[in-house]
Amino acid sequence: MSSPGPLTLYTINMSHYSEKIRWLLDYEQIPYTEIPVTPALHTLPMLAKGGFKQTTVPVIQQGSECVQDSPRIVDWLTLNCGPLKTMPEAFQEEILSVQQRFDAIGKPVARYLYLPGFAHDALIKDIWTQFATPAENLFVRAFYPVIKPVFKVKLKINPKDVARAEEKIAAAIEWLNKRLEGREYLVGEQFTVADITAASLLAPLACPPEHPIYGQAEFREKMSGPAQKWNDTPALIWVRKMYAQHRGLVWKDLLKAS
Ligand SMILES: N[C@@H](CCC(=O)N[C@@H](CS)C(=O)NCC(=O)O)C(=O)O
Repeated sequence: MSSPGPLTLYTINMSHYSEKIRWLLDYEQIPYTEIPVTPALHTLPMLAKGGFKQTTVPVIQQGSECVQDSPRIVDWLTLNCGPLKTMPEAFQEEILSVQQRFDAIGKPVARYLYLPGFAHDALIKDIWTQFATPAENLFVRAFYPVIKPVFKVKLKINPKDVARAEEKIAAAIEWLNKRLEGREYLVGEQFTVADITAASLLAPLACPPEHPIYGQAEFREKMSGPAQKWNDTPALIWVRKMYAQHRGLVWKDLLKAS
């Protein structure tokens, strides 16, 4: 690693973009400390750290340097922690193009999950407060009736936008079904950032058991229920295979500590 100092990764537990970077760091065995932030309370700290007029996670920090936005983090890791096994130089352009394709369906996937999910407030509150301090827990639960409608507007969780999201997801799954014909990995013959991106962004629909949230029966039933229609597609079967072969249990250390 050329830049000195430990890495910190800021995440939200349910965030699939966070899972993308967490998976990359785990797979590359790059040491880091994960700080799971609590939804709603993440906004100002991430806005300040990102310096990008965005409030999103993941954000990675080393010393005073912060990088927000998962493709930018991938670029930063390639430059500062490379060479990465998952970013072979000969395939870099193709990997980045597949990354872009699947990054683009992250929001539609979130929209698609929250529409049914918001009929189950108790589950959402439990997920949002999983890593909260006692004070954060009280705050989120007390202000949930205000946070929920704001969140719904911000993420466009309404029937019209969810219908569009469904079309985009269906197109991405169809593309992946075709891409996987006769091949194991999306680019070249090895596991790359392209596979990590596609598998992590689709993981909330595929519900791999290695993920402590997406793998729960309650999540599958109440949030990703409508996605079960794609359950047996080559695309989602492949996502579960990538988790089984290249991921292992997510948050082994974090869950031990909490
Ligand atoms: N383009 C960003 C998207 C990240 C994103 O949308 N993250 C969501 C969680 S999955 C988030 O932070 N939402 C809360 C917010 O926008 O404040 C990336 O690739 O990192």
